Amino acid sequence: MEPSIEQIREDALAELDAAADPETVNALSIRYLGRKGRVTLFLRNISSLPPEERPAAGKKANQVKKALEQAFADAVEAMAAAPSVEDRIDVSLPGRNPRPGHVHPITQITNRICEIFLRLGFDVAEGPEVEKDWYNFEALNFPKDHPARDMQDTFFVSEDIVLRTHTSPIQVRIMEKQPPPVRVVAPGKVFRCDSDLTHTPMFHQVEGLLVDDRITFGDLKGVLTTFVHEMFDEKTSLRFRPSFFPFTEPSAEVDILCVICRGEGCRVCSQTGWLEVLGAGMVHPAVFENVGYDTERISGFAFGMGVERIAMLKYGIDDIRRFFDNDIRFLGQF
Ligand code: 2NL
Repeated sequence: MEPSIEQIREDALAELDAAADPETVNALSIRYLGRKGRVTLFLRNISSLPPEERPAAGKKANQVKKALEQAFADAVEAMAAAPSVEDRIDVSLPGRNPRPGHVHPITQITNRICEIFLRLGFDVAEGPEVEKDWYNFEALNFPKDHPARDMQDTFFVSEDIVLRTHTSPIQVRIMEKQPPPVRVVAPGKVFRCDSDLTHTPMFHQVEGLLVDDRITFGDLKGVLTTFVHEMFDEKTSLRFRPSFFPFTEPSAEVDILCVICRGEGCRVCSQTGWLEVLGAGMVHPAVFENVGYDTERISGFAFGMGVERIAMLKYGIDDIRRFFDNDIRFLGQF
């Protein structure tokens, strides 16, 4: 059956809708309204219809012809009025280069710390940021009523699940899985319910653990001294002060000579000449028992440091929040 005049009209308007330039519209006009166009042929065929149908069909076809003529003319006019690509875009302007991204300063310092320990024979290990109470507290000899286990200090997911408050759980998981010797550093994000000039609720830590026969506090001092000399310089001396952690005995706070004033006393070191940068100690026997190690045969040391603190001292930054404001005018400097 021949297509109806309505069908021809619909086809024409659909094609016109898709046309993007005057040339296409002109070609359409020829295919519908030209000498052998679909509308023209339809009009010519009206004479073969039964006489009583001819007037209505002729009237309808002429209406469609007029409507299409108007639609094609309107389309060409609208296209002529629209500005060309050349008018809208200055193609002679130099192109805009994409800004290359780079590694976040905290990641750079984390990588540098790990690299120093890799050269000393340590492996690098990671672990989950959402931890069981066992790995974050219980296995590390935290008493049930320790203040760090309070809602005020720790983000709880449920009674038994926390956002890890340090990266020690990574090392507990390793000791559970493999016998000594263990030499590992554990970098990663940690979370504590705390926020001011020197604390953000998320920050970064690198912890280290070495377990083997006859490991002593002297080994700990040697490793940390080498680390500080590599991270800062050989003139940066260390000071070990007695301290307390539930998971080490004995424990120490490790200070370095102030990298700003070199011991003279300044604002950064609160006039003491020293900066606290590490916590460390000999692994508590209770921790070894919790992971099934024989405390009669092995010993070990562990330490932990805050990456933001090291980065702030290395780069002379006084507000920890700059690292996480995501302002590329700041981050782009490193
Ligand atoms: C600090 C103190 C420290 C540890 C972390 C540790 C891990 C295991 C066993 C025993 Cl699996 N200890 N880690 C030990 C002493 C101190 O971190 O001030 N961190 C920022």
